[in-house]
Amino acid sequence: MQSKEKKEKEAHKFWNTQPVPQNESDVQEDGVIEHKEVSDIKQEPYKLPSDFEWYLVDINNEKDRTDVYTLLSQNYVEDSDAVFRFDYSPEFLQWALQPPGWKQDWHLGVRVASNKKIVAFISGIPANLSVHESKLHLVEINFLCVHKKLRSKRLAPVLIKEITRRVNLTGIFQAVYTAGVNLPTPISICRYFHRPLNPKKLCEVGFSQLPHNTTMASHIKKYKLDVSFLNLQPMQEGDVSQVTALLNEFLSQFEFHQVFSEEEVRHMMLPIKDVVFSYVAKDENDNVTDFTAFYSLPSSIARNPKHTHIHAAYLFYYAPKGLGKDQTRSRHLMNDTLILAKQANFDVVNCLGLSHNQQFLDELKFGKGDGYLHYYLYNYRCKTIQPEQMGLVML
Ligand code: NHW
Repeated sequence: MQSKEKKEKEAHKFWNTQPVPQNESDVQEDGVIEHKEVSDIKQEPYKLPSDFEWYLVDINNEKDRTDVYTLLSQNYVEDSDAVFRFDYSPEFLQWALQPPGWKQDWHLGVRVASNKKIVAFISGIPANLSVHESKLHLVEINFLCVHKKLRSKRLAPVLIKEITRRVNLTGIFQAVYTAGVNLPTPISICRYFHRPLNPKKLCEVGFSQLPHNTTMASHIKKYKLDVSFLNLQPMQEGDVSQVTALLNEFLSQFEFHQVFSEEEVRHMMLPIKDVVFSYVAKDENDNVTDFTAFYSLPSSIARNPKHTHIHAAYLFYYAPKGLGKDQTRSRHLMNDTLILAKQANFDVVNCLGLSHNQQFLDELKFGKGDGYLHYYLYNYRCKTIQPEQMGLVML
């Protein structure tokens, strides 16, 4: 074996053992990697180091919800300087973890046996994806977290193997997940973009820098939003079926996308205060013509005398009239989305450079971020998806 290849193999002691492509040349065509039956799956949980125990979180129980919230708010994803850390709210977690078909068995915690403190977590929710024309019923894995004091002890692989076992026992053998880090082997890599709404605060907290030769006044002016184009109104229960049809039609243009049932749209898209914000435009016959949604994901800020959080809205799903063929309409829809996020007091709108987002990023003054999000499939080979063919947005 060549020494470079050997190094790479050693570099991923866990992922080398998993049914994922080990590199891009491993993917000649799409398809399942390892065929398994429920009867092949062991019944007993994987062993944890002594002192620790598995714990199924009851996300509807306030104490459990607060415990998971506390773990994540103190230990979840940070930027490379450890200044900004995702601060998903307890209400957000309650919503995100319970779409139709959710299972408590897939809200998996690890506790210290002696004091019952939750020190690690991983979750799965069911979803249907369309991948290059194939339909996959799988799980979306998210919120993998190990307490900072327990890092680098190979606990993450145990969590991943145990959730895999629990998912496999229900007859599901594929998963999708995203991460900032590069693992074997991304199916797509999408860049983050940021659209300042409160440019002064973003400079004060070090999220952005005032460009050279620019005054703060002109910087603020640059990001002003005034004209709105569509009469967007909060989405309501009565819009669910039309939004489902419109959104699925829009998404079906992409090689890789989620397929939503009405029940899933009802759960994931109807507005929830301070969690998910969604709006529709309607024509004179009261038919939904456009849809847009964003979710609230603040980041806490370490060591700042003035601000504790950046209030970030993340662009979730949208579907413009004309399904993006009319680029002006897409830009108008997104312009109005920015105005609504500003009205809701967000400091910034974040999104990825996927699906049709290139249609509006420059014109609406989104800036390129430093971060990239890698998309992965577990136990399924999939030829590379270009960002503009990616139609899956995860929380
Ligand atoms: S990405 C967010 C992940 N969470 C964070 O970044 C929070 C802060 N970091 C931590 O809590 C969204 C820890 O650093 C974590 C690793 C827990 C990340 N995905 O225990 P060890 C998600 O939640 C590999 C996958 O010593 P640690 C998606 C790493 O490459 N693997 O590390 C989650 C190494 O393996 P290798 C990751 O730092 C998807 C091994 O972990 C990873 O104490 C999960 C080291 O383990 C990541 N983000 O804990 C996969 N980060 O082979 C689901 C590191 O390289 C798969 N690693 O030696 C599908 C399962 C379901 C299938 C069903 C059919």
